[in-house]
Amino acid sequence: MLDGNMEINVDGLIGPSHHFGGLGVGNLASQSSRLQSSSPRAAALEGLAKMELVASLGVPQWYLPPLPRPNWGWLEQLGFAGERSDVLKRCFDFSPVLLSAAYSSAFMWTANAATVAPSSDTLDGTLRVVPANLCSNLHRGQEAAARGEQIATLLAPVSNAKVLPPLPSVMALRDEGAANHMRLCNIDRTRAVHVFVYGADLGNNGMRFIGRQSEFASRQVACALQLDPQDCMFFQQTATAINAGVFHNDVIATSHHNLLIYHEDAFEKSSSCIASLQELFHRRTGDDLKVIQVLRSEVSLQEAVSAYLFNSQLISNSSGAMELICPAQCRDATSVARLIQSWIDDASNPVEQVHFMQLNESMANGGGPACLRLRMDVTKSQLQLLGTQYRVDAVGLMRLREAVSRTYPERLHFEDLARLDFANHIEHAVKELNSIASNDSR
Ligand code: SUG
Repeated sequence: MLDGNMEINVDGLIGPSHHFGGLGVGNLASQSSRLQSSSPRAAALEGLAKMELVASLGVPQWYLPPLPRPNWGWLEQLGFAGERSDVLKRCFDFSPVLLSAAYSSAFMWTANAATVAPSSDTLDGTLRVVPANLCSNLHRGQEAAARGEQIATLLAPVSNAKVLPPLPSVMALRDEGAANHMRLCNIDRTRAVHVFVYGADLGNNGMRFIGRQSEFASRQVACALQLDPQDCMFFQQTATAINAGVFHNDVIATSHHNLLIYHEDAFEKSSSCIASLQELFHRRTGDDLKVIQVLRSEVSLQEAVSAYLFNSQLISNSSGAMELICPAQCRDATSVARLIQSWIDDASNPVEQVHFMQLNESMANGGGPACLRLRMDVTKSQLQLLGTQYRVDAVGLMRLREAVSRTYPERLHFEDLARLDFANHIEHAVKELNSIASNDSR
């Protein structure tokens, strides 16, 4: 007998070396912020404020601490060995891009960390996680193994959870995790349909940027998750969307529960895909899928990409009502703000409340509210088993805020990355933030 699922959120704590390297493939915000100075402290505090809001609305919230940076082992693999001050200098002189990648805080966007299927959905009844290999970006491939280990630590007390290896790191299997996956489900969240979204290869259909998720990867992730093939659908992103800066599906579509919101330009063969999805959803769950299609006459692709409407985080509050956590940029974009207000005013629309969050540092790198969190559906008994040391509650938040305010750089200029004292500062801050969970005796 299934005991019902509930959604938990796992956010990546933004790291002390958060900066603007211009490294995100097909990511217009990342490219236009390139080499500007950043504020790691403000970035992390913004991320914590979002976690606090989500937890206060009734969604159990966890965090993953930052990964060690600079990644000395990765630099060594690239041929930069020896005295650390010399390594930094040589790498910076040889290729600032490589040094930026070695310092990357892109692990903060945990929507890219993995794809998850709850135990209710898998053929062997285990909660399954496939960490994403992230191999289409120079700076992100290094996250895969370390994030996989952190997720495994988080889920270690849950005996029927399996964290699998990422898919092999080759371009044909490039995988960017939950940002390209939507799980639509019935009211108690135990019957679901999975939609995997992929992009085309460079050179196909006049692509300006490579689709960061391959179809091959989407299909293999579904297979590794042991989902019933009959519960899965595979949608292709349009070249128009990818060329306009839609580097992940969560930049142009979002879902929660039995609600799907997507832009008219999101998918190839959109009408037939959505019709088949509605039919499958009904057959699988007995419920009707609620679909909101946003027309380009309401919000253009360009506005969708700059305000990040679709990267808003949809959650159910403790009374079960849906709330939308939007980037503050959605309030400033007239057409987007008008559309959101029309949803709130419409009694038949399940979204009842909106919150505008300032996440400017993450947004300037192409990461909105939904990018910063990985959703997992767990049963009530699995929830009881999860450890509390990474739980975001009042005590945890106070400790994290204190450590971030004390140890994170207030400002980071790109040239700082080449200095040994700066690298030491970052390493120290990462250690401090990691020690909070390990020293937690609650
Ligand atoms: O992979 N930006 C990230 C943003 C990821 C957003 N995630 C989701 N949409 N789910 C990326 O492009 C920029 C890093 C830099 O330029 O320094 C970056 O990696």
